[in-house]
Amino acid sequence: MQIRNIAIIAHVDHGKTTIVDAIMKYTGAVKDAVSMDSNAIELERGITIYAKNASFEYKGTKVNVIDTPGHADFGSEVERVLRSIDCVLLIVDAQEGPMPQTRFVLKKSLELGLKPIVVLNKLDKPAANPTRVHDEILELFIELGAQDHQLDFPMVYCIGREGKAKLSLDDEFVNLDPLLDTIIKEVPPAKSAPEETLEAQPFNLAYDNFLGRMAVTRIWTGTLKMGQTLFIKKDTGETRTGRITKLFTFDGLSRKEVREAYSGDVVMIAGLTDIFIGETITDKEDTQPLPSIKIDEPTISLGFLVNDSPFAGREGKYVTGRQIRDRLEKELEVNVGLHVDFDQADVLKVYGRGELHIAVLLEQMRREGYELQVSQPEVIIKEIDGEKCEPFEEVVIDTPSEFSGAVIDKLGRRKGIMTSMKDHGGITRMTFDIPTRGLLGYRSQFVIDTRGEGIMSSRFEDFRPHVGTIEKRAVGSMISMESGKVLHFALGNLQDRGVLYVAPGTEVYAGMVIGNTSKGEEMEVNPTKGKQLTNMRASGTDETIYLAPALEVTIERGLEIMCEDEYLEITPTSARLRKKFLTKTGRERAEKGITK
Ligand SMILES: Nc1nc2c(ncn2[C@@H]2O[C@H](COP(=O)(O)OP(=O)(O)OP(=O)(O)O)[C@@H](O)[C@H]2O)c(=O)[nH]1
Ligand SMILES: [Mg+2]
Repeated sequence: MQIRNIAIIAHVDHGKTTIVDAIMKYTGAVKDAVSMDSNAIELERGITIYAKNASFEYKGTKVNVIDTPGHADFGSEVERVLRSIDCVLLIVDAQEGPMPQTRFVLKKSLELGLKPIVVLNKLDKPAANPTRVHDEILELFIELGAQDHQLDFPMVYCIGREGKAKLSLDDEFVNLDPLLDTIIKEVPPAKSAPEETLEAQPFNLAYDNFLGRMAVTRIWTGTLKMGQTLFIKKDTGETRTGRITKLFTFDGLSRKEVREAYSGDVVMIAGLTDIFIGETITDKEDTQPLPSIKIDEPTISLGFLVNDSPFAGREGKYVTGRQIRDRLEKELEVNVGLHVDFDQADVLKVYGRGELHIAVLLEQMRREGYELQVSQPEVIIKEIDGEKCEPFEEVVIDTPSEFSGAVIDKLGRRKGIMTSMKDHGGITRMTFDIPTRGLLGYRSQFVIDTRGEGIMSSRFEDFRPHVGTIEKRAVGSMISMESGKVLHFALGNLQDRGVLYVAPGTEVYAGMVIGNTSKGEEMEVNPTKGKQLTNMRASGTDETIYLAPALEVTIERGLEIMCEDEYLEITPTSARLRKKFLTKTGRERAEKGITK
């Protein structure tokens, strides 16, 4: 059977997974409506985090499809995948048009010489404007230096959610055939060369509790057999041997065990326990290794520590340094964008691709029963050619036009430089280049400045010369000076001073951060203080004081709002902010540089 290998790429939320799900259902590859987004955190957040393989059959052809994440923090997953397929479906929301991640994934595809199939999706949206968006995509192709054959890209219109596609705006939407026929017609068939020397290259890793490390691998030529002795080569030529203990192909959403697999297919292999992405697997010792696959470097770092707050160990199952260390070692088996520095005794320095990348890892750990505390994320500063450099991002903002002034002002102060500004229908779209440092902690301000109506997305561009100090509005914390249960009455008095993170009944300890202050100063307060009891009958009761709902500290929000002298404490059931030094004297001494 002929094989086609494709990846689905797009900006976050443009509908990749929905289309793959619809195809799987339409072609009968899955019986019920199951989603490719299968991980618990993916389901909860409604985003794809891990690139995933599936396959379906259409008109006698097997199609391997890889659904990729659209969020910029997981962009390195996409890049690896692009090296291992023969064509991409570039999905673009017919209302939003090309966004930062569209640009990134398209750029990578064009560089690899791929000719994308463009899918304009969500045509059912009332404000969809396929003609305008088509022009914008064409402009983007030209700007990114597409070659002539790439400019002549095939296009399909789609309503992914309804499982319908068409080739021309004048056609009727009926089913997915127009999209699937385009795939068969436009994607070059994978080369079938089972007799040739084996050349296969892993592009993703997975972990199985019984089988250990697994490698998702494209077989370019030859045949892969169970039990056969294989040579594994790095691009430096360094060679070792290995043996496959299990071999799977993809069948619908699941994997199917096979004894042999042939060139053109994508397989999952077990048994090569130290295999890494980009290495070459071959059956002849003198084969030239394939060019390796580059893994993106981390852009931010933070410390993971044993929780030492007064509530330590109350809620977590795994709390010791040893346990946290082992868990991170296991994570490194598959999370290739992550680095960990295990050298320091009391803190593990973790390096990742962005706040969400780290937040998802922490969320996963807390679900497994881990408890720990982390320090404030900071950007990685690198020296390039003797010059101090820092990460820069491209940010695209859509906001109702009346709020654009506030956004320009705030990002300008944070050293953002506007590169374009367009207005359509009362919505302003602005693009900025800004150091990642300037963007850290900006998201909540953005929500306030645009009254929650703005949309912001950003992605890492490259390391550029350091821009010096960034002026940010001072934020101060409201710190509890007592331990105990928070009382309604006390919060009623405190809520005028800032935004509160705790609700009545929450247990707090001295040194815990329970809110921020609107004036930006640090403030010690007592949220456990009750009303003075007198024998006079008071008019009214506590409950008549109206309390604004508390701002819940989630892992992601905590990472964003925490200050340098604070830790975020994460347990299976809570996320709390606290001062590193719980007492006032401790903090004062630390400020003066006295450590003992
Ligand atoms: N109106 C409309 N909404 C759609 C359509 N297709 C998908 N959506 C919605 O768009 C949202 C995002 O869809 P997903 O398929 O998860 O998007 P994605 O591109 O996989 O997102 P990431 O994997 O996180 O990058 C969901 O709420 C879908 O229901 C469509 O054709 N029309
Ligand atoms: Mg998805």
